[in-house]
Amino acid sequence: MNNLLLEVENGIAVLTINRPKALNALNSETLAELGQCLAEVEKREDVKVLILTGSGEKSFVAGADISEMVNATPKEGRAMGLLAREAFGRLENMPQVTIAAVNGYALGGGCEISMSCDIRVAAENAKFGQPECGLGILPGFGGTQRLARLVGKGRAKELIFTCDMIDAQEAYRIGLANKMVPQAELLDTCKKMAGRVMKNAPFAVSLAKQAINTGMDTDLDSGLKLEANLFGLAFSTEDKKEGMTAFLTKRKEKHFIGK
Ligand code: DAK
Repeated sequence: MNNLLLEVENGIAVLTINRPKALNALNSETLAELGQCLAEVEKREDVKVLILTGSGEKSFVAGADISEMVNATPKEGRAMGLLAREAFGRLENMPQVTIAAVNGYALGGGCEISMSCDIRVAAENAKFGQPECGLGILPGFGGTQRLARLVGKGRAKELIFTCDMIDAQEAYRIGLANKMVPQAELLDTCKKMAGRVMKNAPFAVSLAKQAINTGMDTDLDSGLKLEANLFGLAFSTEDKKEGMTAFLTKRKEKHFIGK
């Protein structure tokens, strides 16, 4: 991989987009590598949580690579879109929990990739924005859909139509960022959050993720039916026996096996 770094330790994968000279902008090669890397990670049973971040202290991801897009033909644009769809789709729906550690600029495709993660933790220097309309395009990696779902239609329209950049505090205020922390504490905060997730039954967590993701894109009744089905599935697991037995016997230690 030329543009990504992957480290796995104690159940946590830290995936770093590593193109610091271009503020970690996403070119086609990086998007293709992301798709391939996530396809590998989602199969790994030793990975329970994935943290996605950018290299350096200035930028998470400064968007799609404008130098690659400037002369791209519609055919090339479409190819890039397909690569992104594969990568972002995997990120959004992989069974593991994903946390974006937003360590600086999260603009355009950078904001969009953070929104494909389950949770966003922002460093105090983080800046979010969708500057596409200023480039003569519109958000195309899911921004019009995911931003509106996260912060509401009115705020999403304001951000997309004005191309305003907002700081971490504002992103936290409107619910785009789950948390805001000093940059020096960013990875540690994400790892501690991952640790709290990993104390729980991993299969149950992945079912809950599926219920939320699918349910948010459907009507309430269908979402509740889906929840009931997945709830039933959880009752077939060893982990359900383990979690409930530990409670009833007042045992603190739980040994979840992921099935
Ligand atoms: N692409 C390419 N290079 C970039 C870049 C980007 N997005 N962002 C920064 N760089 C490069 C700069 O060109 C510069 O390179 P050198 O000149 O040193 O060679 C280097 O990174 C440092 O950047 P600056 O010198 O500009 O640094 P500053 O601190 O002055 O400014 C900044 C930082 C983040 C405010 C500024 O770099 C900036 O505004 N960057 C562009 C942000 C942006 O507009 N991003 C959105 C891109 S549009 C698609 C769907 C979706 C999309 C594309 C296709 N399809 C379905 C096909 C998504 C589009 C987008 O994301």
